[in-house]
Amino acid sequence: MTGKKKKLSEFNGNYSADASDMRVGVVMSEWNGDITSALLKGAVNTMKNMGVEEKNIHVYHVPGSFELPVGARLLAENLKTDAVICLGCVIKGETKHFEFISGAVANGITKVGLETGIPVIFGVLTTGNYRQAKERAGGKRGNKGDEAGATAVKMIELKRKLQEKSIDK
Ligand code: DLZ
Repeated sequence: MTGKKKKLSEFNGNYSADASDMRVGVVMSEWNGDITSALLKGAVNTMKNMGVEEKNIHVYHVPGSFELPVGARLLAENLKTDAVICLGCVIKGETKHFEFISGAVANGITKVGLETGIPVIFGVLTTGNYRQAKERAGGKRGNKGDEAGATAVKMIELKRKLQEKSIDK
């Protein structure tokens, strides 16, 4: 570790895998909707820049971040998408339940990914206050939605590469 911050979302124009047939589900929380809408914009733009077609991006809403894992599972099972992105924003200053909600969401999202075998991406901001969330949703600290979009495409590519090499084929 050099301590140098690297942005996962930085798209350098050299993405070479064919993403045109990748199908991606997005579950977004309505809680802190102005922030999650900005995350969605970043995720969709990044995926399109990497070659994912807009018609292959399926967006659904859940009431709050706590519902993201179940929403992700429903999408993964019913839409058979190649990956699911979860977008949410939990702000510490606004809820006494911060630790419960953030922990439950992180664990739930991990579990859905492991149980379904479909990459489920953690695009959830967990910040101390609203300003920090704004800064990370298209502000001076980038956009976590961009990061989530790029991660989804890269994980689908990885899964495809390994399926190609699978000894069970
Ligand atoms: C209840 C609640 C609170 C207090 N804060 C947030 C938050 O900061 N971000 C968020 O996405 N959702 C919050 N929620 C809603 C819960 O995620 C959930 O929707 C409700 O508890 C109903 O299960």
